Amino acid sequence: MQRAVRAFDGGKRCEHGAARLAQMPAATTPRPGVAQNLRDMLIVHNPDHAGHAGRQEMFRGRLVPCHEVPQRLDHVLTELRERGLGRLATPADIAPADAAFEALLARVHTPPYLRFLQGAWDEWVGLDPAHAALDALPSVWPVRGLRADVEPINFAARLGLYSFDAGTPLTAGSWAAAHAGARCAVLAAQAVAGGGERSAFALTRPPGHHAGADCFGGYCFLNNAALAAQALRDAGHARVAVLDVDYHHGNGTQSLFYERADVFFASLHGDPRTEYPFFLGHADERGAGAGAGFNLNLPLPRGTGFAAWRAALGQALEAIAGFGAGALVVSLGVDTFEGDPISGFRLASPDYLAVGRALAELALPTVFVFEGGYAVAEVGVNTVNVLEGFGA
Ligand code: SP5
Ligand code: ZN
Repeated sequence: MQRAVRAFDGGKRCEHGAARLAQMPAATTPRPGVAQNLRDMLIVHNPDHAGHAGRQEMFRGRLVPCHEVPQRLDHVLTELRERGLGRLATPADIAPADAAFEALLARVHTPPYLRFLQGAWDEWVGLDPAHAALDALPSVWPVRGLRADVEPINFAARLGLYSFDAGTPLTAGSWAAAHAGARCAVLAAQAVAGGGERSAFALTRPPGHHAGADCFGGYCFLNNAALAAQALRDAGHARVAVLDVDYHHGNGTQSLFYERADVFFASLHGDPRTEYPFFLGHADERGAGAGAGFNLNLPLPRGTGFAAWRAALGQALEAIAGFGAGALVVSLGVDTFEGDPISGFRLASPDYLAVGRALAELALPTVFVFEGGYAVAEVGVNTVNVLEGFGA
């Protein structure tokens, strides 16, 4: 597939909130060999993200304040603005909501799961108006030996059927935020697939890589990275790679593509024997059926620093190049940071510039999708360092 690159044009950058993609100058004539500058990177951000604001998650017998807070995304936007980087657009700036997006959503996730998520908040408040002031948090699950094939009527039971942890509160604006966020990812992918953009960043929350076909968990509801990968496939890229650099294994993304040969999944993450999500992400998970050989897990021990992490990244990049990927999705979590409150790697802020440079060496059309990162004040610097390293 022809890769279109565009020359840097500082005039195309818009101020936050004022971006109107339709009003932007048309793409300049591709000039092969001239790399598009980050200053020009399309940032599709989610104006509805703050409606998803969980109060508490379960931790060691207590409800503790949520780590995945709206301020995370605001810090990234602020950092982009301060460095004068990125061309900001919201989904509404790019395209009206359409049936094709809903159809894509229903191919990645199951229709019963989507129906449940969409109606869950109203059901929750319908049980008792006082619930409007509380988060819905699951507490019962159909584990081994119990039946997951019969959808219960009871709301708490269905909340458990469609989830896998008690750390992912569902709130009044969760569905709207997740839905708009998924659109950010798909629109970013389509902008890159069309050749108009060398790269784009879907800046959204809630994150997505833990969400499976029919389950939420790990602060995730809809799998934004998987949707982006599928959108790239649908746009004609025969082979797409997803590289997950979040601290936690992307169990949802792995599961969605585990038996497919057209989407390669590679992940660097904390060893699941000690780190969340615990029940997937081991090195011996290499894909199954037609997907055998197209899944690469590189678990690393808690405490891993940049040198060892960077070596593993090199291994993943080599595998992706060997796979012959025509496009790349990066699940970009920065909870690998040494100051992250819930994670255990030791990357320092300047290391993220090197991460971006390493990703750029693949020279692939690239869609970045925002995932984790909970050292809230540093999330902006670390995330934008990756983008700057990629574009510089
Ligand atoms: C997208 C993503 O990064 N999801 C991560 C989900 C992790 N959930 C479990 C975390 C448990 C951490 N509790 C630590 C409390 C420290 N006071
Ligand atoms: Zn994470």
